[in-house]
Amino acid sequence: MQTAIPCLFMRGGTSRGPFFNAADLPADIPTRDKVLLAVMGSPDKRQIDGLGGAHPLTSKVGIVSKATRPGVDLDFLFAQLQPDKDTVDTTPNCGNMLAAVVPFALETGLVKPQGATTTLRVLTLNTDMLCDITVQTPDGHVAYEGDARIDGAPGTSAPIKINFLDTAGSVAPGLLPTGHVRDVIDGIEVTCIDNGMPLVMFNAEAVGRTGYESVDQLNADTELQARLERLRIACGHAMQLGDVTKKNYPKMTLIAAPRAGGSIATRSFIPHVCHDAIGVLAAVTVATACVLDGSVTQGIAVVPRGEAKTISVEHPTGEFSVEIAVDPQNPQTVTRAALLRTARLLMRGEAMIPAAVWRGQQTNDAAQRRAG
Ligand code: NQM
Repeated sequence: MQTAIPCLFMRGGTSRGPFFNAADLPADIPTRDKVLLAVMGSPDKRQIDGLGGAHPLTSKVGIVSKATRPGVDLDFLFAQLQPDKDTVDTTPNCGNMLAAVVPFALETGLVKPQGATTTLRVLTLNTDMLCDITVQTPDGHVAYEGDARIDGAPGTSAPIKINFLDTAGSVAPGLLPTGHVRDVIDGIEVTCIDNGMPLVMFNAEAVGRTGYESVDQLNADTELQARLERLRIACGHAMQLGDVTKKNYPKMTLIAAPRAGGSIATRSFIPHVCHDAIGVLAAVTVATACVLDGSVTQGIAVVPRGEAKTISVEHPTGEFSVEIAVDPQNPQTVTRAALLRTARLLMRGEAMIPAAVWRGQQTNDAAQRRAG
């Protein structure tokens, strides 16, 4: 007998993966991680025995529960798996999977719709990050169809607005964890920054590239990848992240002048594969660097004037707009970051776990939900 765990399979932004109610997973973390590896079919390059899509962006899991902290509606724990590794990393954030959290909670009855739109406060447990998420709920149901377009996902969908409340220093100690807005590390001028995602940003020319290469070119460029990994490990120490050899961060971000009317061009390694677009919090962090005096974006980025601005981050499949507001008294402090995502429920059902991995007791809750 396999153990059946209720599961919704969802796209969140430009990522995709199974979502679970935390109460349906083993409470013990090593057992939970074994279960998640079995769900996704990792480690295996093709993830043939699981639901993973053989890429880091489709090797993600969302775990949702009702919040315990006053003033917060939902808790979200994100788990990053890898196709060919046996790791379950819950240290970094994922702003893409985050976009599917409120739809999941509404679909599974964890929360009730509020009217034509529903706004809930979500705590991402990975880094203790708060945000307000607004989804369309006409007629008491989540709307997935609409006119909102995000580059990196086909077609259009109903908009999901995410308003981040506190992102600085998500995993690293502070926005600028080296203490400087710009450093020279391993011979390269870099900005090491974390406004939701730890990033190392540098001019693509500093590593002999243009920053406009295709994802396929960059994923085939083993010489560049070796150079980036050496730099990443050195920057990990400088950012007080310790030995990052086995960690999914910092992400390495090549930058160049915009060439499609945006603010800056990017190629983002997450951290060993080049992203087809850019992560949500990676885009927030790039946008933040664009408004910091002295960062490596200076002389490259085209930044609008004013306290509130929209920074358009160009990436391999389009652009990602981030609304950024800075403190007028201290323009080096970002007070708000907001952006648009979409999500879609792709499938509902049960993830089946081999008995050799976990002989789960179905909770009464799960059994009742299955019974309808
Ligand atoms: O930066 C990819 C993604 C992400 C993470 C990654 C993300 C974020 O595109 O908030 O969304 O950086 O591994 O899903």
